[in-house]
Amino acid sequence: MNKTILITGATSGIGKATAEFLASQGARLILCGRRQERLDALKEELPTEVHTLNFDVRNRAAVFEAIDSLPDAFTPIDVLINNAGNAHGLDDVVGADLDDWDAMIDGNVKGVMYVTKAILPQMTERKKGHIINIGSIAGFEVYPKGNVYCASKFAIDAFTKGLRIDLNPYGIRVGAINPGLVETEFSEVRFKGDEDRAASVYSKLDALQAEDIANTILFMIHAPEHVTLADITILPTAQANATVLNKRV
Ligand code: NDP
Ligand code: 8X3
Repeated sequence: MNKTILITGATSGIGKATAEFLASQGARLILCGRRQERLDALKEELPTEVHTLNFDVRNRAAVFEAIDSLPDAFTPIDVLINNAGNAHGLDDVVGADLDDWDAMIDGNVKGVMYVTKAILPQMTERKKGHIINIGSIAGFEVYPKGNVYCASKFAIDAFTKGLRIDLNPYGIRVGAINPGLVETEFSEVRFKGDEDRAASVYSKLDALQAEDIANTILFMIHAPEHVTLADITILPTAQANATVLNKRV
């Protein structure tokens, strides 16, 4: 695949699986995250050209510095995959920690906006490009104690739709993929390293795997230029919506 693709949150889960699939198809990859050792390992093992960028998406100046630092061989970017993000805590609004709320709004919302704004000139100047945002079923339905995580993903749904409108004159494709339960490091982060609690989220059902989402992202990228996969919701078969799960007894 003769495309240069930037993936945020490539050190784990959905982002890492997507990097592996795209590398096997020969895409040039810009892999981003905060854990440099994981980025180094990916660069070493993936069978394609890889450039790594270490920055926190919450840090506006760092985002712009990182994108400005890209070598010529990795510009212009053809596809931006805004994947970095996490839930922090699962608490009602009374008991929730404001630091968790800051982390989710700053990372899941403002981070996506900063990275998009930093890369956008590479697409608007050429009137060509593709932006794929990772939303969530939590961006359509609020579940108990989901409050601010859900708000952050509702914001991604609105931002995706706004991008699609504003970038329409430029011929830039904009889409979102909105998964239900995907078994990644997501719940370990949400529950601050409590592995048993994290595992219980995915127990007694066949959760989505990161590779299921990566496959769907590839499908979106491979669609012909005149086709935009605008919004794809993808759930485990055992999940009917944000709250209804068919767990094995
Ligand atoms: P993981 O925890 O496995 O991966 C999260 C990735 O995001 C990591 O690579 C992490 O990298 C990166 N990241 C998180 N915060 C920051 C930050 N502030 N700056 C830079 N990078 C950051 O989770 P998933 O793969 O599951 O999550 C990927 C996306 O999918 C998220 O947006 C999540 O909300 C969404 N999603 C997940 C679902 C699930 O059930 N797992 C369902 C629906 C949506 P590092 O720590 O190295 O910076
Ligand atoms: C992640 C899915 O349901 O855990 O966005 O919020 S959920």
